Amino acid sequence: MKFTLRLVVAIWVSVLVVIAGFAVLQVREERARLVTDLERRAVLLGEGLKEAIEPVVGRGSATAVERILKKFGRPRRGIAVYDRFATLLVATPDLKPVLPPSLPEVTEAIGDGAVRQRLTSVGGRPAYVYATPLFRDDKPAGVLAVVLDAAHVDDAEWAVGRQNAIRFLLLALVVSLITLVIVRTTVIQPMAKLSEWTQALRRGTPLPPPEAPDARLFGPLAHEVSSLAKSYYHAQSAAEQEAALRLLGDTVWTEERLKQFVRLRAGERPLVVVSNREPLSHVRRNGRIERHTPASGLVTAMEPVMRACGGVWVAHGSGDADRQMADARGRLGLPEDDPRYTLRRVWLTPEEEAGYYYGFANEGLWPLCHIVHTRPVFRPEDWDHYVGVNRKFAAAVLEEVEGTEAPLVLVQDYHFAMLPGLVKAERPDARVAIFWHIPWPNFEAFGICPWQRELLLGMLGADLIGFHTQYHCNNFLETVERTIEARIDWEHFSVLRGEHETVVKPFPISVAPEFVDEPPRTSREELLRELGVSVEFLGVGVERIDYTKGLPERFRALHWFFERYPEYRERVVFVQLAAPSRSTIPRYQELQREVEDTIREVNQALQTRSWRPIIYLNRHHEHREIWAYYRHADFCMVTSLHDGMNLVAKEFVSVRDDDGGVLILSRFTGAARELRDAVLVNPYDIAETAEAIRAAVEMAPEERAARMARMRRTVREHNIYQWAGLLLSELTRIPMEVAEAKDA
Ligand code: ADQ
Repeated sequence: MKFTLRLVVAIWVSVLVVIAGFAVLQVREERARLVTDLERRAVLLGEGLKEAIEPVVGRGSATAVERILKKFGRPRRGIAVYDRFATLLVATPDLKPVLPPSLPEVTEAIGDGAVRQRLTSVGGRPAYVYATPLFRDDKPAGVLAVVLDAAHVDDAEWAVGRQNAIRFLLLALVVSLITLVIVRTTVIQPMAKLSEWTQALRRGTPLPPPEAPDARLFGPLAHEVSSLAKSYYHAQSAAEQEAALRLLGDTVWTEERLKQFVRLRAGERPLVVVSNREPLSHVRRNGRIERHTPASGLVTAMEPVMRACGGVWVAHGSGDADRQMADARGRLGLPEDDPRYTLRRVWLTPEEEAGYYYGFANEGLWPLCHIVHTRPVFRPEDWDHYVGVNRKFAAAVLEEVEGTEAPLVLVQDYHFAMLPGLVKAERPDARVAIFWHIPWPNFEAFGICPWQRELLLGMLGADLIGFHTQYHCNNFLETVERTIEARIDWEHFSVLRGEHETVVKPFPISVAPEFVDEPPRTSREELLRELGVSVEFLGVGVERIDYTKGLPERFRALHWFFERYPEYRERVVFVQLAAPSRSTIPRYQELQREVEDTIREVNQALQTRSWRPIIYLNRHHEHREIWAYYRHADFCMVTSLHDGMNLVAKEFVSVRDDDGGVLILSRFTGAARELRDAVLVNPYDIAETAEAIRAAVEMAPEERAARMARMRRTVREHNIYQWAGLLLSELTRIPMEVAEAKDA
């Protein structure tokens, strides 16, 4: 039976039971009331008559009795008088023909000399009989019977029944209609939408999940179905991708391939990733909790790896609603709608964050490693916090790997130089790698750090140290050689200290093949309309506001370009997407002002009534928003003064499935070593960068397409899954190599 029919039948039965119950009570009450009324009337009449009839019956005067009865008899009210042998003497005319030969009430009243009364039937009609004995000289002389018509008692019962039947029908109808409407709007329609949506997903046309009108009813179900559908869609597209690659004989790394590889290589060994930045933070805005993906190259790179491999990601819980959104141990599954790995949040005090993150890491190590003429600041109290926080994170990692064997620990970046040593000291069986996402300077430059030895020893606790380029590896090995006592194996690029060997290798980081899962497909016209411009050429820059990214230099180069080539005024617009970063540090505040001033200067010098050369969008953008800029820009500028790799360059290339767009790329980025088809520039050279802009807008379409196609192949082949695969492959191989080395 259909759900709705079952529901309606259930409602009808319930209404019937309730109304029938009430009807029975009502009938009983009505009957009792009417019977009491009959009784009262019968008593009044019977006792009144008795007084008049008793003396007459005693005299045996039937005529006198008849006369009295005539006077009191009425239609529907019969009176009969019996002698002491229960033989009818006289009865009112209406009653006489229907009276039975004997009335039980009369016989009983004669038998015991007491009044008898009850509702019964006389002559086939309901009647109330009241029989009262008559006496003469205290001796039984006969019986007076009053017979009241009681047909109305039955009629009243029927009327109550009829009323309740109508009430039942009306109520059942109204309730059924309301139920049908509610079921339709809150169950059937949302279910239909949900099933349409799941079908669409199954067919491979992903749509946003439908709104569930009653979140309490459908929220959990919609959530589960959507997670299931997403996993299914994901698995399906991974399988299709794999099949296509197999057909092409292609060896490109995919998420699926990385997953299988890790399963094969690592088996049951758990994977723990540690970074300062968390992949998702929960923040309170206007009374609501919002989700933020940080503008961070590290997060962009590691997130797809964690989705593929699973495991635990230990990171600083920096959002003000982070605690509320995690369990008591600071854990939660991510992605929230389809959890594939666990985020373990570590809580820091504001003092710890100020000392370790803003202080030692970002005012000390960041400028130390990026030689961009910002003087590093080393404060002893910051160093203490740095060591303290490294210990705190080490404790979290150790807790996560408790009870496991030979876990794999991937430490990320310059925030955790001490962590490998701390973890290895407690868990020598763990395989620990640290990947340094920023450049490593030459040993003289590094030598100004007061805690250079401690940092190196902490890092050398790792089994594997990764940088983006061989050049950074060489700088690191040279720094070790000149700073601490250790043997450098230049042939295998490793450091030997006592029994422990640390391999140092380049792993050029990259991006996932898909910049976003489902690109928004905003058209160029829509994007330009949104920006309120109509120009021939669109340039774009996407950065955190950081002094290493060469933002003022870029804007000066644009100024130079428009000065030198005025024919491009009003034909080129440059959009700068700039996410605020580390804004509590004075140098960053200063930079923010410098960026704004430079843009204002350039715009004021050049702008016309209908054109502004630089549009500055100073906020965090989601990757889906950035997609449209990458996809429709005629050129993208990456002018870092020094950058470990730079993912913006690779993201831009990965999005250009039209083989369009020109990449202007600083030679001082790690990416410049791989993306040789970019227009390479020295960002300090304003004139050269301006020429690069001209080259970009004037480049012949064939050359542009050929360059982009080659860069796309590079980014596709050397993607983030390959990066993670090679890194993990190296890490899982290390114990065997060490054992072999010892045996030999
Ligand atoms: P970052 O210095 O953070 O990374 P980068 O590699 O360019 O720099 O990555 C920046 C990331 O942030 C990109 O994914 C980009 O899309 C995103 N982003 C930039 N501006 C944004 C904005 N306005 N809104 C939102 N998102 C924005 C460090 C090193 C790099 C190295 C990476 C990875 O400094 O050299 O490439 O780690 O190892």
